[in-house]
Amino acid sequence: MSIQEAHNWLNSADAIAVLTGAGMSADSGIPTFRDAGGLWKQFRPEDLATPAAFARHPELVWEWYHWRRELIAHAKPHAGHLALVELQRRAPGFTLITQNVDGLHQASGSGSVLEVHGSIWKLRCTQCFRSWSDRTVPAQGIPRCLCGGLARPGVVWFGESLPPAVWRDAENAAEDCDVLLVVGTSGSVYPAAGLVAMAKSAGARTIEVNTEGTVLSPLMDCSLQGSSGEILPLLLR
Ligand code: BJW
Ligand code: ZN
Repeated sequence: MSIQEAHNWLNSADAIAVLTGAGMSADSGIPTFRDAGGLWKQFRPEDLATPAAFARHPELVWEWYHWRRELIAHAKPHAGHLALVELQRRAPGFTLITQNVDGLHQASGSGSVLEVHGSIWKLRCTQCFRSWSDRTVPAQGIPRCLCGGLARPGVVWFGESLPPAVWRDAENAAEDCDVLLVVGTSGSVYPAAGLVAMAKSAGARTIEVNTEGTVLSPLMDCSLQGSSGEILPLLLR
């Protein structure tokens, strides 16, 4: 399947959904999770990205998130992010679903992004459950809420539910789209990865942009191999 054909599908679609993962931000210098050099090669998810880990060692978990917030604060969107902004401008119906917590889609100008795994720029109180934005970096220690409770990062850890309203919108977009474009995700984390099968069985065409084949590749009508920063501008121009 050629890039030209995939381009034509996107051009003639009434409703497009896009699902992005860590490979979308890789070209901005943010490490992925599962690649060589990915975060889960260096750190154990169960030590850092579960509610139990935070309950045991909140200072260790925050140390990791402070480091990542600092890294992300210096990152800039790339040509692939801008190509998606342009696609949103052209398409009659468009939904951008991201598993990324870095906010780079919004920084590039994409509106109404569905952040199914939350945002690293949001904090939530573990006592009164108040949630707020805080972009202050660099920082140290454990941030606290006005009520005195410990704050936690506003992201979705393993074993936690996705934000219900955001997830409902993501499912609806997957079920209603003519084309689903999947960028830079290994497809190994559920329920997000399940959006692809959902879209496919509802009759959507599926396009994947990834530097490698993934477990989702068999569900794809078109797999484009290469980096998001290179392929997306070519696909959407
Ligand atoms: C490039 C590139 C370039 C590189 N250009 N491409 C069904 C089956 C089995 C398990 C489960 C299931 N349903 C639920 C589960 C459990 C669990 C799960 O999925 N586990 C699996 C790992 C086995 N899921 C959950 O726990 C979820 N919650 C849930 O199900 O709630 C219901 C529930 C409630 C109560 C009890 C039990 C259940 C929540 C999952 C939360 C995931 N959180 C994280 C951390 C977020 C916070 C943070 O960032 O700190 O989300 S984990 C991490 O993985 C992060 C990512 O969003 C997510 C997905 O990773 P992604 O984006 O795909 O990255 P990589 O690294 O895996 O892949 C990068 C890809 O890019 C690769 O393919 C590269 O080739 C490619 N690439 N450079 C283009 N330049
Ligand atoms: Zn509070």
